[in-house]
Amino acid sequence: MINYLFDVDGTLTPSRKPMVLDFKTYFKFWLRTQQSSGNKVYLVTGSDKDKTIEQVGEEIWKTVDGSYQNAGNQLFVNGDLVFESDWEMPKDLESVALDLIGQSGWDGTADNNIEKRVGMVNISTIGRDCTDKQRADYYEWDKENLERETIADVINSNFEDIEAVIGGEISIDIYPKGKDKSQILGCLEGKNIFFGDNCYLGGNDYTISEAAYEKYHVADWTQTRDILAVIDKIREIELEPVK
Ligand code: M1P
Repeated sequence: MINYLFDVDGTLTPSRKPMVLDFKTYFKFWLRTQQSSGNKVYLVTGSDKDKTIEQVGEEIWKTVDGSYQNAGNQLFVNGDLVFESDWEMPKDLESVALDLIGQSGWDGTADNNIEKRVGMVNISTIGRDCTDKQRADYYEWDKENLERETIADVINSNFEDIEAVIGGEISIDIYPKGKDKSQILGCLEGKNIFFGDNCYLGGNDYTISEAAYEKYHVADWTQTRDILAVIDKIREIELEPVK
């Protein structure tokens, strides 16, 4: 049995946007085909339930075998909450995060610099309420200036029980050590195949992609779509009777 595990932002959808309609239709078909072959399909995102539903739609969210939200710190199956972490951001961590945000040249652009999620926290110097244009500008600027890498390093060297990693395009995901996306692998039986766009060292998909049986490090959702089409083709060939 194979477990297909998908990150959402940048892997199934453009960052923070809904799935593109054609791909959504195809993915629903692909998902049901895999399930009828005895395989399982899961979402494994850093995001919360509401944003995931907004992006992939309620049908996919409920049809997958499970949706791991907030880096595996909360699980929904068929729309029902199965478990969630009760971790909360320690006060000393929050005050260091606020200092680091205040020191950034991007502070003041938009609100929502510290987003407390279930079992984790997501911080961004630019602020999560930024416009799409500001998001794109920050992402390019950060590639040159490595602000998020520097902030993650400061947090990691000051808090031994905490892990800070680069989130999607504008933020840093923070959780207790080990409570990253890789924590879900211990709950699954079978071969785990992971699709993610942040599988590089220091990215929020790194640990799970390294621990999975196989990984696809995609540049964006179009690559995911193309890989799924190849997987389909291989399956068709395997099912064809040998002449
Ligand atoms: O809002 C959901 C996403 O938030 C972060 O990404 P970004 O920096 O692009 O906003 C990350 O936590 C990502 O994992 C998550 O899906």
